[in-house]
Amino acid sequence: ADQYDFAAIQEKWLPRWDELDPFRAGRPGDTRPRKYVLDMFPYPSGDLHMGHAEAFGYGDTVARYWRQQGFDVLHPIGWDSFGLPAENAAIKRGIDPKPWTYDNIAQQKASFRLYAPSFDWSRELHTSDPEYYKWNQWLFLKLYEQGIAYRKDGQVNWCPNDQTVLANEQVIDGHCERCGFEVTKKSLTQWYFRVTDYADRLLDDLNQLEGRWPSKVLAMQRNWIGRSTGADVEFEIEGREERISVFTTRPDTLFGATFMVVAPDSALAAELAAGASPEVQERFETYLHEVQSETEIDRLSAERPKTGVFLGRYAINPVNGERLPIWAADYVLADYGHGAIMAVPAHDQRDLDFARAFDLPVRVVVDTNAPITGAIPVIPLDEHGVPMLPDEAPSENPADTGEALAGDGRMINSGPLDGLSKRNAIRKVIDLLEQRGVGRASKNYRVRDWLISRQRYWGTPFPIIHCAQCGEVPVPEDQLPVRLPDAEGLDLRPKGTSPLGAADDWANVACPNCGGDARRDTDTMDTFVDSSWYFLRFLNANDDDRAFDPAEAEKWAPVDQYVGGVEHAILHLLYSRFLTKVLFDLGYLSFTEPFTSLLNQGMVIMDGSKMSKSKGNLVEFAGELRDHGTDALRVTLAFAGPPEDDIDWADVSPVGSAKFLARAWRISGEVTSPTDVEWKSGDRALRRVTHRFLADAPGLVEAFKFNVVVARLMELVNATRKTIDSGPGAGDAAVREAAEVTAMALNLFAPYTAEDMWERLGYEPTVALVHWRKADPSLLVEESVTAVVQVDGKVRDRLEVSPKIATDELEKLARASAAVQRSVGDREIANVIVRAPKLVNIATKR
Ligand code: ANZ
Ligand code: ZN
Repeated sequence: ADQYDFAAIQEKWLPRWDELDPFRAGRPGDTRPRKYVLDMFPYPSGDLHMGHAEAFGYGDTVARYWRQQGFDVLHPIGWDSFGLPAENAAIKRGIDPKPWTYDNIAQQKASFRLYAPSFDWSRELHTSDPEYYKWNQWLFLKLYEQGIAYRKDGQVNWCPNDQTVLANEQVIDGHCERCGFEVTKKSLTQWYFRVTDYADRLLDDLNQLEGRWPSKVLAMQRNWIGRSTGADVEFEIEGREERISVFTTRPDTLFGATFMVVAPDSALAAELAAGASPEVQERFETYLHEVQSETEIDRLSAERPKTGVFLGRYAINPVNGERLPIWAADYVLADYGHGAIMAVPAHDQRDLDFARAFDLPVRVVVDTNAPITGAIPVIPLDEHGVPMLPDEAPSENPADTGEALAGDGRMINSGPLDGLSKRNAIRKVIDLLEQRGVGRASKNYRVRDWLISRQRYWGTPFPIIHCAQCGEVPVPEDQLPVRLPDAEGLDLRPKGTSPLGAADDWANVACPNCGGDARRDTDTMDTFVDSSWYFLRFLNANDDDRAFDPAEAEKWAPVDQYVGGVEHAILHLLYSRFLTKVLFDLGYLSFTEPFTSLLNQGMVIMDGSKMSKSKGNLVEFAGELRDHGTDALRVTLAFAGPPEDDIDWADVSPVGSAKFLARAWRISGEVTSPTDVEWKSGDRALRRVTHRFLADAPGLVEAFKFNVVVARLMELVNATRKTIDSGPGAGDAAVREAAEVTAMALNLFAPYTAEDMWERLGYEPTVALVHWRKADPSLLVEESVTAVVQVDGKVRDRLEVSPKIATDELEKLARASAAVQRSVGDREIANVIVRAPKLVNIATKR
């Protein structure tokens, strides 16, 4: 009759929890210390999937844990509800993205309700609500005032067939992902955020996150920001007034430069070609056309054969006056450094490949075989112990080997630099360039400014009005939000200009400045803008007067624990970090990093294949939830392994989890002792297991070893069962204690079962707000037994030892005993018999 029925338990507790509303954070007068636990909010595309179940399960374990530790925990939920998934679905079905989006939100909400994360629902937000995106617009205006938001011409990927802008990811081998047409570049005027101004801080502040964020994510951020240090060097160009600059990380190799390369798609290349012969111009144009269909990945690939065009022009090397031919080649990018390089083929592989393809000279200026003073070379020894000295021959010629000499060594063929190490040569040549006013030390970043304009409908309109008289005019703050017009009557299909451009009634407005005819900016914002600050909006999600309250931010932020997928390791985290620093500079925040600790969950896979959209969600969340219930699903995910590892659904067992939960739950019904029973009277062996668990579980949760916590909990349940069946029985106080601790711990993974157990044990809901108990230290010390030591049949000493002590260990202790030694005196020991852990018998020769 006492059957564990997960569906009945779920149905029973859901309405009771609704009534209790136990997870509302920041109630007036609450003086507990605070924690902010956040999961990356979901896109409302379809129902929740297993990835959500996993991430939100882990995040909820952490939130519930901190509550048990006495914290007021903010654990909010919202939806990242603008963006392409909704728009594409809407286009495909010929419907409005809005109802589609809000229907999906409703569905995900229903699933979340059943899955029971301990959310504070009073702070629910949707980025597609005007109440939210109003503050995107406000934020944009703040950045605009600071000059951090600005407009410039940019090159975008353009499919002439689909008439649409494509993201880099949508360009496959130079062709449109959808129609296969060759992609070209198009110049569009777009909005940017000046992320590059923050590059140094974005990089340096990562040091604060060391050990708190996965090292892989830190490495990805560092690599994405990609700071290079080196020098700008200026070259004169024959027949041109102004010098041109190049960025190099190896100014020490300046004497080894044998040609120059400019990016074909740069203004400089066009200008240089225009000054050359018609024949050169024509070759250049043809080449440029080819290059425009290439992606950056193609261009930087080391595998592709090098291509390029000689521009018929020459530069002058500032240190030795040599004439260097100038080429245009696609391996140099227009928007990195200055879009032009000095080529040093002996020491740079790409330059060498190019030089060998076009028969250009190669000059070695670093002898990479020459030892560097200061570094003590490790010289291997041969079998006779004789040092195996390196060949004295100078470095091989890269022109013959095809291998550039990238290593350190001593400068040669470099005039005043000869004999110097790389480091010293860099310092010296920069001094030299600075003295002559033709160069200086400089830094470069791989990260670019953040392009935030999208020519799409389902996003935040820019709060900018373009006036022929006044130029860009910000929409006055009291006129925000600029509401998105209805989709009805608009063609949402991508065509390179925003669908909003056709909403004339909406777009044509009077200039706020001069009152003349003007037009709204018709682009919408990248949805990464929405998600870059949503963690602040949760602090006062319902406040219509401000984006967020700095006083609340002071209380709750930064986020103590952030949980989400590694697919956001770069952009989302970088943009949030950027915006946090901007808001810090503006005086709204007192911290500079938004997420103190980060947990990336692994992926749920099926027989080794990823659960991607394209393959369909192989392990369907809704189905698993229906079959096994919330608790079994959550326990399965927690038990599957370290959270950052991928979970192969073929290797896990929700059925096994359900059995475990049933075992635990049944115990709560067998307990017969009253709630006020004296713990101390309970079975000591079981109490020791219980208290060991109480002592260890918190550290394990904080180290995200959820699987170990579940394993230990299974041990506890087994030990309890043993005490009931073959020990002192269900009435023993230790059984009640163990069952109560089991319920408290299950609250971390299986909230329904935990709550029901708690009730069966005689308590009011909710177990989620019960404080974790302190382990009794006297139950944690390892139990000891008394070993008797006899000498010639007489007891001479008693030793307190571990019950698990090894025979030889016990013998050693016995021989070391002062009493034993006194008794043995100078007699010889004839025989020792050890019966660990209880007895040592020493016989002496008499
Ligand atoms: C001469 C040289 C000699 C270089 C040498 C390297 C090794 P990172 O580390 O990525 O910053 N470079 C500069 N601007 C470029 C552009 N727009 N497109 C492609 N390559 C560019 O790389 C900096 C190095 O990449 C620079 O240093 C330059 O080549 C090249 F033995 O200058 B180097
Ligand atoms: Zn105007």
